[in-house]
Amino acid sequence: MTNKRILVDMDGVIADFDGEFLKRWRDRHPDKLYYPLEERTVFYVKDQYPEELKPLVEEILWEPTFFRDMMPIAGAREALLEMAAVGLEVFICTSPLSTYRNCVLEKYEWVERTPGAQWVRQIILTKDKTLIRGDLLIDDKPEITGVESVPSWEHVIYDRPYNRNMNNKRRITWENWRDVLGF
Ligand code: U2P
Ligand code: MG
Repeated sequence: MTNKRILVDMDGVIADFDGEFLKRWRDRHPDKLYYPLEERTVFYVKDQYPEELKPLVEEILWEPTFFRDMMPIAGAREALLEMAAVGLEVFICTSPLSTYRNCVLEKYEWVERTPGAQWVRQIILTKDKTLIRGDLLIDDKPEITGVESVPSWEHVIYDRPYNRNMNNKRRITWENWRDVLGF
């Protein structure tokens, strides 16, 4: 496996997007519908909520500090460092929101602070991950599509409640990644 290029997604894989959203949602709208992570059935958090609540969901995702303040997903930092230490070529491959103003800068700030400054140069920010060449893409999104219908990478799905309907892909967590990838 060494000499391979591993593309590691950010939100939902190394950065706890849903934890940050749920914390802000609960604080700000304690009286409103609340879906804990375990009850999420769809990838986009906005799609889980009824039409009249969607603007309130977006308000949180678009506001300053949302992308900056996410907690790391347990084990992610250690896994990135271990992968790099065994000689894998590791990149952080993430898509920005189209409402990008806070998201783009804050993703860079998060990487600088969390895995560390040397990881900033490993960031690949793209709306289309199929264009990026790699051996594996570790990503929580159930299906990753783009202009390349046959991407170079194998999509290894990072296990989250909202992607458990996908059973045709290898499934990984930061607890079992060594076994799944064969280390
Ligand atoms: O939509 C662009 C990117 O933002 C993150 N995202 C957005 C909405 C949502 O409900 N959940 C979510 O994760 C994803 O970023 P990534 O995983 O690529 O870092 C999504 O691709
Ligand atoms: Mg993701």
